[in-house]
Amino acid sequence: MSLNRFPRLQADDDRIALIEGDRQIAYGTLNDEINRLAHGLLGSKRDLEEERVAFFLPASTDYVAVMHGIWRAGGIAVPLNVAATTAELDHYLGCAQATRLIAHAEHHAMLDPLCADLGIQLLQPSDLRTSATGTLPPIADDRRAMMVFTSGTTNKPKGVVTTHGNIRAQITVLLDAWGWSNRDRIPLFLPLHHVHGIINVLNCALWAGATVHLFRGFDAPAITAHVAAGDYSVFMAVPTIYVKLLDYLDGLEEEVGRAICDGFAAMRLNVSGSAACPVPLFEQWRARTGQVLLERYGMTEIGMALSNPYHGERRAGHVGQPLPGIQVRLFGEDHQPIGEQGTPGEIRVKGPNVFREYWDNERATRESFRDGWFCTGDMAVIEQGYFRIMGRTSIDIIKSGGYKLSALEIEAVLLAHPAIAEAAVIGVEDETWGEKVVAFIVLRQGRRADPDEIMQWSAGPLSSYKIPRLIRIVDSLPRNAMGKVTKPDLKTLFIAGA
Ligand code: MLC
Ligand code: AMP
Repeated sequence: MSLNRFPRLQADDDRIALIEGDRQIAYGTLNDEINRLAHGLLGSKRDLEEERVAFFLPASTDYVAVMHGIWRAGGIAVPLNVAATTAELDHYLGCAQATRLIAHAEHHAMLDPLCADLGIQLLQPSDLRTSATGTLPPIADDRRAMMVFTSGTTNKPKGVVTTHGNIRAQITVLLDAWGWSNRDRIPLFLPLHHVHGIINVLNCALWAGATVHLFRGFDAPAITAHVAAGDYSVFMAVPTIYVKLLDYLDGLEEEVGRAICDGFAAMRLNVSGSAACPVPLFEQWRARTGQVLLERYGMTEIGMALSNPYHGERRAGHVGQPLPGIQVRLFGEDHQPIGEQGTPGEIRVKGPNVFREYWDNERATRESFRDGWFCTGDMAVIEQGYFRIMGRTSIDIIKSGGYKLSALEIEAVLLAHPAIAEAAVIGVEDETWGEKVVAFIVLRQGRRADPDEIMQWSAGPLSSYKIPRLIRIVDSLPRNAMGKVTKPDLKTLFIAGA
């Protein structure tokens, strides 16, 4: 069964699929909307044949109808970051070779010049809502379904392409492992251009027939009011959000805070992932709400691979074991599998969940696989049967608030500033964000610029979460004999300076 048939997305089903503001959208209505969108996209075609249809839509019924409409019509869904800058969108759209972009009217003025430049047709969801009915194309499991952009060790984000079969595998493994049912209710406040929000929350819930409460972002007062009212059974977030929730609770009157904690306590599951959940955070959440966070490990290219058990011991600081049907092994620097527990190695993954390719980038695809295993670039160790993540093989990848950022992408942008001669970006530990972005900068001779001005300037080309939170202007950068910047030295320099 491909993604054009989620088991619960059926005509005349009146259970609630989505809550958007004051509106409740039943599965039957959503199914109708999806079909209309699919036919609108198809027009006179019988199959979109993997046309890349991009969409720039906030968490909304339109977002869901467009994503599923593209799937049913045989296209590749390209969800875009609604907080992206024009320069970033230009890269995503160009790289994906998108032919159509769907966005609400209020964003057309901003997107129009870009689309004109790239020869992309700009549409609104309402332009595509036809009343047409008829047959939709049969879609084989190995057809490409989605492209999500991910940062990495190159200076431009790559498009990760997953097939209908990949996405189905990523969803169904979690349905069983985490006990999803159609009685579940979950808030969705994570961004919808990454797998945490797209797969783990939105599409797992829709596959299960559960109800998704849509938010346009993380709004602690609004979300916790619903938690206190007992409106949710499952909660999924990145560690930064649990930190922010604890801070928020600290500022509330005792009775209000207690009602929220009781709301969390009554849920059947709280999940943390996308970045390491520090042990003190795990303990604080348990002490405050009674919930033992279920920490899991995943990646855009693979969905989820490791998870603490739903039933059984959830161990702080660990990400559990491989999910059923997914092979996870640690490999040494010699590329041999590590046999012994307690020896660190790189996590490599095989299974139906593993993506098909980086779009239009055969070399990157080839280099990320070895003997059929996808090489994650994350290091781990197995301790008494539980995987523990130890860090990454590349210092150029930063995780801030659950977002994966490329130091090289940020450096390339900084180097375009007229006063900057050299730039080196690192991630440094931070209690709230996990890591925060710090830039070391050497100015051109005779040029002046201060950190605040550079940060403000960076907001032009970079999404706000990529902007360095701290900029240090230095006379020179530490380099090795080959002339390469030694980033571990920069980290030491930063810690010494702090
Ligand atoms: C926001 N800010 C950040 C940031 N997010 N700074 C660093 N890192 C981040 N991640 C900054 C803004 O620029 C702004 O700065 C200030 O914080 C407030 O912005 P905000 O938008 O109001 O913040 P908030 O809504 O609280 O956002 C924080 C957040 C968000 C944690 C909710 O970052 C988020 O949604 N993160 C989740 C990302 C995610 O889904 N990752 C999954 C990837 S998939 P200023 O200076 O303007 O005030 C994956 C695989 C897997 O990893 O395993 O799941
Ligand atoms: P992304 O490429 O945005 O999908 O981010 C995937 C990366 O997030 C992984 O390669 C890990 O580095 C990190 N990650 C995800 N879950 C965890 C976790 N539970 N603990 C530590 N790191 C994690």
